[in-house]
Amino acid sequence: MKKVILSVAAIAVLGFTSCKNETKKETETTTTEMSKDMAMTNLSFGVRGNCGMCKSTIEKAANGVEGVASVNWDVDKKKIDVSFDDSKTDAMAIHKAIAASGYDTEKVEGDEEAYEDLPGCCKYDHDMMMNQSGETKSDDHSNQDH
Ligand SMILES: [Cu+2]
Repeated sequence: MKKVILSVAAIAVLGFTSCKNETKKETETTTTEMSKDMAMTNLSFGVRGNCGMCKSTIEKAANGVEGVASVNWDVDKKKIDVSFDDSKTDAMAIHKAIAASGYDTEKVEGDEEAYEDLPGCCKYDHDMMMNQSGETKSDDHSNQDH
């Protein structure tokens, strides 16, 4: 599991080389492995995005929902893992929060104005596959200019 986290972090760092601004916000999101204390609901769903900056925007949006305990968006799988307290929020609220930040989820389309405000390297392809299983590797990073 540590390896996965490390490689996600490495990918995030790679992403930053093309997205120069906003490098700092990244750190808080890479360690999200403890969620046993309360009755947490674990949820995974697809979210489109390109790079490490997308990751921080998406995770920040999801973290902003009350009751969300941890989030981790996977840049390769285009998938987010969220654990949250379902007495405080629900899946749709999380979908909507992410969509409001400009990103498409499986259930809610990203807000267009927010999308327009994203840095160029984050303007992901709306036809991108998402929530891919671990085996199928997407060839992102290269051909997703819109
Ligand atoms: Cu991005």
